[in-house]
Amino acid sequence: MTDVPSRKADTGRPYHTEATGDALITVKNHQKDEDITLFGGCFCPFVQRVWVAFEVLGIPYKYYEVDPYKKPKELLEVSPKGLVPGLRLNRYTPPRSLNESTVILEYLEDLAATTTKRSILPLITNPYARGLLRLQADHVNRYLVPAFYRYLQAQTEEKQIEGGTEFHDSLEGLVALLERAEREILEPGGASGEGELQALRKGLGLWVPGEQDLGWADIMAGPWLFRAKVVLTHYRGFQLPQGERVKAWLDRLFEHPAFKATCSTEQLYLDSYERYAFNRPNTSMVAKAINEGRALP
Ligand SMILES: N[C@@H](CCC(=O)N[C@@H](CS)C(=O)NCC(=O)O)C(=O)O
Repeated sequence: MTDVPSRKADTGRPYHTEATGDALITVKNHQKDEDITLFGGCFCPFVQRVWVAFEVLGIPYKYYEVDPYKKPKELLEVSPKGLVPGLRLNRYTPPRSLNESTVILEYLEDLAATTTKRSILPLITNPYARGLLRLQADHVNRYLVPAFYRYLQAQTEEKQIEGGTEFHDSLEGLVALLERAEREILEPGGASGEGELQALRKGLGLWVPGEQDLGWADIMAGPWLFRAKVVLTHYRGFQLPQGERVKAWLDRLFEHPAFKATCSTEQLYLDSYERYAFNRPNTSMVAKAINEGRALP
C-alpha cells in the first residue's frame, strides 16, 4: 500500500485556474447573482467540501473562481489571508463575509435549518450523535488532512514510507470512528425509537445498507480521499484500503451526485498537485506550513 514508485520527473506543470468536467458544468450553472457568492479555486479540497455542502443542502450560490495564489483584492476582502474558500454575503450592505471551510460548513448547516430545511448533521435533539460526527470531523482536520500533505510532499524514500504509513493510519482512524458511530447509534439503545433511528441512519456510515446520503465526515474528508485516489496513487503508489465495507463507502462517496458535481477531471488534479509532489518552492501556504512543521493556515 505504501510502495515507493520509481521517481517520476517534475514536468513543471502549473495548477489549473478553471474547473473541468462535471465541476465546470456546475460552475456554469451557478453564474447568476445570488445572496451568497462562493469564492473558489477549482483544485482546492477546502473549497470542495464547502461546495459539496451547498449542493447537498440546496442553498443557492454564485460560484466565482479566483486564483488564491494571486490574492486579488476582492478575495482579500472576504478572506483575510487570501485563502479560498470564502463567502461574500451579498444581503448585507455593505456585503459581509465568512472564511475557513469548517466555519463555512457550520454556517451553511445553520442557514439550511431555517431555509431549505435540509441538514447534514443528525437532529439537534440527539446531541450525542452529533458529537460522534464532530469527533470524526475533528480527526479529519487534525490528522488526515496534514498527513495527506506530509505524504505528498515527502521527497526521500524514508519520508515517503513514513508519510504513507501516517496517512494510512489516519484513514484507519477515521474508519474506526465511523464504525463506532454506526455501532453506538444503530445498535439497541442508540436511538429513542424507530423514527429517530431511521433519521439517524442517514449519513452515519456510508455503508449502512440502503443509505446513500453523505455524512458530515464524508463532506469533511471526501475531497482528500478523492485526491488520495487520484494524486497519491499516481505520485506515491498509494492504494486506498480494499476492505469490502470501506470500498463500498468510498465508491458511494465518489459516486454521490453532489460530490461528482464538484469534481473536475482527474488530469486537473494530477497537473495541479505536481507542485506538491515535487515539493517545489513557494507552492502554497499549506505546503510551507508542512515543510516548517507548523499548523496549517
Ligand atoms: N484553513 C483554510 C485553508 C484554505 C486553503 O489553504 N486554501 C488554499 C487552496 S487549497 C489557498 O487558498 N491557498 C492560497 C495560498 O497558499 O496562498 C480553510 O479551511 O478554508
